[in-house]
Formats: sequence, structure tokens, C-alpha cells
Amino acid sequence: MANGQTLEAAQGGADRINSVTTYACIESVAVITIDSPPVNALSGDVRRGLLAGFRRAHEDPTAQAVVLACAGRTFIAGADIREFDAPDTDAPGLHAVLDAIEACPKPTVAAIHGTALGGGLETALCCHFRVALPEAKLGLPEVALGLLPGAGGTQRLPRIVGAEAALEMMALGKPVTATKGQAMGLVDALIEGDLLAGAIAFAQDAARSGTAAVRVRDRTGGLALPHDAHVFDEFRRANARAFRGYEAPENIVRAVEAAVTLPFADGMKREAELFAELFASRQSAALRYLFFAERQTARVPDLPAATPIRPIATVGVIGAGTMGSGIAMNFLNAGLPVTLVEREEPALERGLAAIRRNYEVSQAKGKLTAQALEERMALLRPSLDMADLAQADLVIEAVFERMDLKQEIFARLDQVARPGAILATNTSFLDVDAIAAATCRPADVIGLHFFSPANVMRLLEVVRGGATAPDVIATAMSLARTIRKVPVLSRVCDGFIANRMMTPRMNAAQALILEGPMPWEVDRALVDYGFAMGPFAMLDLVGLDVIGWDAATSNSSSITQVLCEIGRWGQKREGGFYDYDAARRATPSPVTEGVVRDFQSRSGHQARTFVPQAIVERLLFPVVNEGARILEEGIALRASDIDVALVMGYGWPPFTGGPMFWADGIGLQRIVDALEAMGETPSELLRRLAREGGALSTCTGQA
Ligand code: 3H9
Repeated sequence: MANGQTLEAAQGGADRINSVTTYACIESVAVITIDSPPVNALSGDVRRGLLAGFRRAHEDPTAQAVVLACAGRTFIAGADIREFDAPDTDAPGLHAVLDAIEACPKPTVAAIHGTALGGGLETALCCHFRVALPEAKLGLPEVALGLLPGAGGTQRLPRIVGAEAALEMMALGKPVTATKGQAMGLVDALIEGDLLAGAIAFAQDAARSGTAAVRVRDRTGGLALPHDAHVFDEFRRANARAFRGYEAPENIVRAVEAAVTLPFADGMKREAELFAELFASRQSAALRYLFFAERQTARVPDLPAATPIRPIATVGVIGAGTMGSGIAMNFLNAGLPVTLVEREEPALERGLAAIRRNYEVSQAKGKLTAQALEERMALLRPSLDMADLAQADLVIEAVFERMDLKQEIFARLDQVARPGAILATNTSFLDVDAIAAATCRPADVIGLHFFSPANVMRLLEVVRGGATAPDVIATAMSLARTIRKVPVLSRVCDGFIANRMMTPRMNAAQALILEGPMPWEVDRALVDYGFAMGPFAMLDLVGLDVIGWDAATSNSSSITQVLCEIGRWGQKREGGFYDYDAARRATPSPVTEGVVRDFQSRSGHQARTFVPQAIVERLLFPVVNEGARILEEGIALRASDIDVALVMGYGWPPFTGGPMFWADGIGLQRIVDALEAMGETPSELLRRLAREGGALSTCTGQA
């Protein structure tokens, strides 16, 4: 229980206001407690309970002050996002509830533990005071849902913390700890130990002091902090890159501008207008969809809830290259010992040095203490002998993508690993069943496909082979949470979900430049769509030589081959599709242009101009089609898993919701028609949904 003994006692002797709210009067302090798992979101019932609770506290002659507290793991974590699409219209609106809280003439205190987020913090801002456990977090993260704090947060927060700090918290969605919040004036007292007892004592003091408590709306301290009109432009400029493509940050900046220039009531009206714009936007619908999609991926319909989880206390990683060392770091970060195995001493040394260097960078940024760095390194056991993996509960192989090599390793693992150990491969496209066949225990074999850099990227593709045991799948899905990854379950196919989905984009890009657009025009269209870089810039980064080029067999039959033949291998050679200066800034290359023009004239295409929208459709509609095939084949469990995989693994712009959600917004019939016009065959699923007016993003895998 996160919120102490006094809370339990208070609840024990309390009156029940409704199914999620209790009321007690303890030592002259009214205690209203919300208990609505999992996160005390402001559902209709919670709003009903709050309104009734504060009314009763107002009228209760024995109550001199009021404390608002929450049971369970957290204070109110925000508006109930599920209700956004299905509002409880019988319940009082949030604004009416907050007005009632703010109008309470007795001193009101929010007692915060866990996270006070969004509408939760906005509720606390309608109390006169906020007290909190030191480790509690306070934030207004609505921007991540494509929204702004629409319950007065944009107007009240700057009145306490000032415009600049409020912009940081709201437009960047950065929460603060209660300790920092106290320094900013947002938290009035930190309580060590029993939060409710501390909050009650604080409320009694406030009541005793006799001075009228000041409402946040009437406070001006924050607004008096130095700022001028430039603060807003400077903030926009400094964050232009992070805000690119997103609508909510600009509306938040405008709302804070209103807070510093308009009286409170007018600022609230402005906030409501700006909120309404965002609430109706496709972007917010997309980001809300992704919020739930991300939380759904770990649910596997054919795994009974009672499927046991194998305990994982020690991990082995084979291969200390970039992938292997990145993978190892995930487990070290979670406090699990890792045995890292390489064949040769120098490679092992390089891997260890890379891990240490990574931690040192985190330390230099203040994200890791020197002690934590050493603790993590101490969990790492380097080895040159696979026999040292005998005690590992999980072994992950991360060597070159060669089937013979992987099979050899798995055959050896089969001999050394203890019975019941999970044997995982980090392959990004090879057949997991063929790898499993090298062992006598294919039920224990699974794919764990990390994305590079493996210690940073949040996606983990979990690949179930034909023979993988249910408890091995369940363990992998649960382990993902331990190492703070989002697992997406895939069946075996070439490239699994994420890599397979993006192959048509690359093929379409290569084909398109034969018809007129230059690589940089193609890249520009995709960057404007929202990707961080286009496919050709990506090829230059990865290296043209490592994507299947072989000097011995190269015969000038493609643009990539010719570029490789003339030594244009990408950024590492200071030139690929683009030219690069010493600072690795890319400019269109006249050499590449010549090669492309040559291929264009030989291809028989009449070179023509494509508007950016046409380029986007040429490259991304085939991706949507591939997604529909992946569902038809039952490779993915659900369309939303595909969206999560692409957003988290390939930087697909989150504000589109991912390819499946985006496709629904475009219209499936239009996509079918366009695919046919391109000479592509639309999948049966896509055709059927287009015919029936169905949605792709709510589909489940079908095989
Ligand atoms: C808002 O407040 C708008 C206002 O300005 C008012 C405008 C008028 N609603 O993440 P977890 C569910 S917008 C409904 O796995 P954790 C979640 O789906 C809101 N449900 O746990 C999951 O359900 P399930 C602003 C919610 O410990 C379960 O709770 N607030 C909500 O890793 C556990 O969630 C936010 O944006 C919600 N608001 O993290 C905060 N929140 O088990 C969003 C969670 O069925 N929430 N659920 O899958 C979070 O950041 C994290 O959930 C939190 C807990 C940090 C609270």
C-alpha cells in the first residue's frame, strides 16, 4: 500500500459516498478518498464522488479543513482517457467538479503519492495546497495524447511556477518530482512516511492559522517571474525539431501566452478553444489510439492467464558486438547478472569497453551515478567459453545473420544450457524454426529481436516459433516489461513484422527514382510526412555495401550497385546517394544525379514530376498492403501491434497513429484503387474491408 496506515484506518471508519469514494472526518479534517483502480482516473464515478465529497465537507460543521487523498498505487493519473470516446454524460463535467473544489471556503489539501498527472494535477491545483511524498511525480503530459491540459492547467500552473517552467512541463510533457515541485512552489510540503497523517496535520495548521487560503487562480507570483514576449518565440525556436509535425505544442504555447496576458476567466476561455481544436483532431485520436495499443501488445489471446512464467535470474548473451553489448545493458540496467560470451579476447574487450563508455556518457549527462555505473559493470561477467552459460536462465544469441553460424551456436547451447533455460535468437529475419531445429528442445527456443541501439529502442519483437512453449512466450512477454521494452508478438516469416513491413517502402523508393524524382525529393516528401529521415538518407547511414552488395558479383544492374562500384558506399565514404561535408551534412550529389538520370533514360520511363503527396502514397500504400497481408497470415496478433512496432521500431511518425491507423483515415477504397493503379495487388483483407466500409486498425490476425 503506497499511502500509509492512516489511510487504511480512515477508509475503515469512513462513509461510502459511492463505489469509488469514501468520506471520513478525522480530528476536524474531512478526508475524501478516491479508490478507483488502476490509476484513479477521473471517470464519471470519480467525478460524482468528488463533487459529493466536497459538498459534504463544505457542509460538515465538524470539518475545519479538507484533505483529498487516493488509495492504491497513485494519486489521480488524469482524465479517464477511455471516456474520451464514450463520455459518461450523466456525470457532472470535470470543470463543474473542479469549480466546486476551488470554491470550498475551508482550506483544501491534495495529498499526492505516485503520479498526479493531467486532470489529476489540475484537480490538485484547484486545492489551496499540495503536499506529497518526496518521490511522487507531478506532470501535465497531455501533449503526449495530442492534447493540452484542458481543466485549467494551462492557466493555473504558470500562476505558480512561471511561464517558462510551465511551458517545459506542458509542451514537453516533462513531469517533476515532488522535491523539485517544492522548489518551484508547486508543492507546499514534502511528507516523509505516512502521507495522510502528514496531510491532516498540514490541513489542521492551515485551518488554525486563521488566514484565508489563497486560490491558485488568484495567485500572481509565477506571472511576476521575469519573462517577456521573447520567452515564447525562444521556446518555439529551441524546440522546433521536437515539435515538428505535432499540433499540440503550439496550442499549449498559445494557452500559456493567454495565461500571462489575459485575466483568468478569459484565459480559461482561450484554453477551452485551444483544447477543443486538439480534441477534435485526427492527431489526438492517433496518439490516444497508440496509448492503448502500446498497453495491449502484451496480451496474447491464446495464452491462458494462468500460464506460468519461468523465473529469469541470470542471463547469457552470445556476441559482444553492437547488438550483443546493447542487449546485455538492458539486463544490467534491470539488476540482472549477465554473462557475455565472445570467441576472441579483443572482441570481448571491445564489447566491455563499449558498455562502459555508454554508461559513462549517461553519467556525464547526470543520468547515472558513479556508484550505479560500477554496480552495473559488476553484474557483467565476460567469458570466452560457452560452457559458462550453464547456469543461465535465458541465453540470447546476437551474432552475425548467418544461418549456419546460428545453428552451430544453438547446437552447442543445447549441450551446455541447463534444462528449462530459454534459448533466444536476436535474428532480424532468419527462420527461428530452422534455428530451433538445431536443438533437441525447440519448445524452449524463441526469437527476441531487439532494435538498434538495443539499450535505447523500446520495441522488442518476440518471435514465437512453431514449437515454442506457451510458458516461454509468456515469460518473454513479461520479461519485456522488466527491461522496460514494449513486446510485440510475431510469428515466423521473413523479416517478422517491422522489417517485413518496411521492405515494400524501400522497394518502392528504388523503383520510383527510375520514373523521375531524385532520391532527395523522395526523402524530402517522407521527412515532411514526419519521418526523421527518408529511405535514401537511411541507406547512406547504414552503408550501401552492407545491404546485399557483393563486389564479386556486382554487374551494374541497379543504381545501388553502380554507386557501390564507384565507391559511393554512404556516409562512411563521404558519399552515397548524397555528398557529405566534414560535419556529415548531406547535399544532393551531382554524381548520383547522373547515375539516376542514366538509369531513368535506360528504363524506358518518361521522367515526370511527382508531387510530395504522390511520393508518399507510392512509398507508403504498399506498406499498408503488407500490413494487411501480415494480418491475413496471422503473423501479427492485431493491427495495432503493427502500428506500435512501426512507430517504436522504425520511427513511423506517432501523430499518424502508424500505417494501419493512418490508412483508415485516408480511406481503404482509395488505397485499394491507388495500389491497383501502381500495378500492385491489394490484399484480400484490404479489398474486403474497403468493400464493407470496415476499419483496418481494429483488425486482428486471422490465421
Ligand atoms: C487529461 O487528463 C486531460 C485533462 O487535461 C482534462 C481535460 C478536460 N485513463 O500505464 P500503465 C490505464 S488526459 C484511463 O500500464 P504504469 C492503462 O490503460 C490524461 N486509463 O501503468 C492501463 O490499463 P490496462 C492525462 C488509464 O504503472 C492501466 O491504467 N494523463 C489512464 O506503467 C495501467 O497503466 C495521462 O496522460 C487514464 N488516464 O503507469 C497519464 N492512465 O491495465 C497516462 C492509465 O487495462 N497514464 N490508464 O492496460 C500514464 O502515464 C501511466 O498509465 C501511469 C501508470 C504513469 C499513470
